[in-house]
Amino acid sequence: MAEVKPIPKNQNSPNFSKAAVLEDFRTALMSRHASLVGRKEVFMGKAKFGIFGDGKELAQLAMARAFQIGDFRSGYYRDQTFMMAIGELTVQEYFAQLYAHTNVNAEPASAGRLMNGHFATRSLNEDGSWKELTKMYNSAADISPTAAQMPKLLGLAYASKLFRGNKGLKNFSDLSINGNEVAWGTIGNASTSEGLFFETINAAGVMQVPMVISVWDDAYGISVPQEYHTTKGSISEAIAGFERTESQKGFEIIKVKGWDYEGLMNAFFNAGKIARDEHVPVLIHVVEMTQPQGHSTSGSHERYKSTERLKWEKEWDCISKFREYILSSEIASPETLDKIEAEIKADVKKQKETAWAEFSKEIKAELQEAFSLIKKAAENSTRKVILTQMADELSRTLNPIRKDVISTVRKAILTLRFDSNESKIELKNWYKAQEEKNHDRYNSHLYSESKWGVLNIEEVKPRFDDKSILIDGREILQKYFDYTLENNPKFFAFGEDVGKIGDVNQAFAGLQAKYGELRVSDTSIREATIVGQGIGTALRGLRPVAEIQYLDYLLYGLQMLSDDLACLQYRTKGGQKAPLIIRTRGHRLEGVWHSGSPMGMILSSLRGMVVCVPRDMTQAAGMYATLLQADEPAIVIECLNGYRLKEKLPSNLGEYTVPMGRPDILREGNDITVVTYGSMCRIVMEAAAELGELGIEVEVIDVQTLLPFDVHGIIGESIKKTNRVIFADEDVPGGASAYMMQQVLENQEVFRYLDSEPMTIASKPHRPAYSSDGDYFSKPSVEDIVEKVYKVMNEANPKSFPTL
Ligand SMILES: Cc1ncc(C[n+]2csc(CCOP(=O)(O)OP(=O)(O)O)c2C)c(N)n1
Ligand SMILES: [Mg+2]
Repeated sequence: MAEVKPIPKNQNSPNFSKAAVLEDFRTALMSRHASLVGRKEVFMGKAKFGIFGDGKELAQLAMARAFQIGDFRSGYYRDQTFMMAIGELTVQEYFAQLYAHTNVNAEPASAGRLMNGHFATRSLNEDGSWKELTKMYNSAADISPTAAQMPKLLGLAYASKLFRGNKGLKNFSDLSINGNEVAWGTIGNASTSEGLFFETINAAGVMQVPMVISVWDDAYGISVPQEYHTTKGSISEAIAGFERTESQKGFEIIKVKGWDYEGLMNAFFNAGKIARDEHVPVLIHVVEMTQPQGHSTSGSHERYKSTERLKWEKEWDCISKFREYILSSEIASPETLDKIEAEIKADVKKQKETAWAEFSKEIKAELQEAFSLIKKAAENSTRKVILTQMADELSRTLNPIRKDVISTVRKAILTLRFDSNESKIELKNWYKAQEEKNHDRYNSHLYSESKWGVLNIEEVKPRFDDKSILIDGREILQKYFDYTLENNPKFFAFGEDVGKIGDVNQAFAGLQAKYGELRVSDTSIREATIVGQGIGTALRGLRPVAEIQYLDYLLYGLQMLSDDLACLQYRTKGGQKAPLIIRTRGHRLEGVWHSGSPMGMILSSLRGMVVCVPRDMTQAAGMYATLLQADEPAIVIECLNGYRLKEKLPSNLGEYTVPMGRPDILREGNDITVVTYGSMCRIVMEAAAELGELGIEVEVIDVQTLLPFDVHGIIGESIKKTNRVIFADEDVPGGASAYMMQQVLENQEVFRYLDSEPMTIASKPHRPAYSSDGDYFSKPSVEDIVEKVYKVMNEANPKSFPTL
């Protein structure tokens, strides 16, 4: 990683010194040449795809000058110049990412997991602990969906507001210095059409957070010109109503040209100052930007830009204009600038070559080893000719990739199936060792690998005694949150109706009055940015609980959870974490949008998150306690119909934990195992009681968490005893019930213990109809379960259990 460039704090004006301007000129050229060379590398077949930051250099230099230590960026794939200017991206690292170099030291942003142009700094030490974020430049980890960098930007900015306003956070100087940090966002002009952009703008205007959003406006979104994107053809004009006035809070809006060095420096300097000092959001609309090489390596812009436009772009290229500016201000002579350019060009070439050499070195070594081992195995094999041919073909591969090596080795092992000798074993052992290395390269860090992973959190059992009273489920949660607000200054909660009334089911009742508006807060109705607010604040070391009012409305926020949060640790290979907890409620209540249980959807889209499905509020409180000790993102789905049911109050509320990935056996039985979770636990228990009267002893298991899933094989052990199993839930058929079945049958090797066909029970495939009758005819009922279990027993033993 390049050395951090010291930018003096408390400047009163932008730095127009000769040295600073020439340094900027060098960075601009370095970035531009990297773009030009990058495109060629793709066309030479050395990289798969390229998207570059050419045409956007000057504005990013200005942003870098205003960006201070401790600040955060959340931007998109054009920001290479900015990353280079703050010293967080070398040209060599830039090319390492283009080639997909899996070594984290060579490519610190994503260890080769993301295509080029996806930037990130590493907030975590190798053991997963936080670095001192206030002593470094920070960039949140980029993602590809356009505008999806916006929601977390809101959270990154909101964290400063919390650090400034919340007294309990004053001592965390490694995370913030009095909330002085600004969150800087960047977005393309066309991407401002996305709802995520507008939702973020509105929320930032309402909340008055220190955020500077820059729109890089090059008048195109791939081939589509501006007139199709934005009302009035200008985002700053379209959102003029958000602008602050003498009497009303809002945004500061600044418009500036992308080739105007002085204008840009002033604009970004002022924006930074306003955001930092006043905690007012700023939008900078940077117009007249260009794309010298078109959108990406996927096509050429000559296909859709007019000759006039192409001519204009050449003429108004920001680096040409910068050069003119330097010459007319007599900062340097043409000869000096030419000399700088020649030096930069040579340096870019050298760094590119080093990146390629480093990247290919590892693979070439692997290829050589594989080649020798296959050759050796061939010598002793009856299939010598074909194996020799394989090895020779491998050695002739031009620009080999790892897949070439590994797929040849696997084919060779298959070819050697009738052989048994030392050299075959050697080849197999080599392959096994590579498998481990490749797992680390391509598959690690989906979940936390630190000591704070959920599976490492110690279990503390809840304590009950004779004096334990029965109270409403929602009161258990309320007492738990009260305890946690008191004891954990980093913990705070927010969402629709969470503040003043303490959420629609009153689990936070009275807690805003007790702990203040920054600990328990209302938000407007905006699920995507509620999630973003959570991600951004968690990225800055806080412990948010973001509430989605009903599980059915999670869909608005699901994209952010899937695209950003769930894959964060994976896509940075453990470089960043955001241990956000989503709190929501679902399953049974009323009708199409208040009784959803789309668990299959959640399980498929949120790998990388912990998915908790507590059966009651005592379990829920224990799960929150576990999660707050861990460093993983999670979703907790409380039972919508459980808040008014009576539960026993544990005496160690706030301290007891519920282990993740460990099912609870709710009722023991020898005849059949029924696996379920959430609201269905009560229904299955009722059915089990009825079945008991029919002489069928059901073992009822609550999985408790769907991700992780039964890590100790408790369900498998039960099946070994009962030899029959049904997986029951209230998702659609083939949803989470099918997932549970797959997890148990494939991972716990119980198939041979089964005496009956394994079954699932689920809801009807449509959404549930309204009212109690709608629920009865849409969701699994006690009778449905009794009948299905009975049918399994009838098939097994029709004498004892005659056909109904
Ligand atoms: C949600 C989503 N839709 C579509 C795409 C494909 N895509 C990638 S870049 C792009 C155009 C973006 O244009 P703009 O925001 O103006 O940024 P520019 O590339 O011009 O800097 C599109 C449509 C995407 N990445 N994400
Ligand atoms: Mg554009």
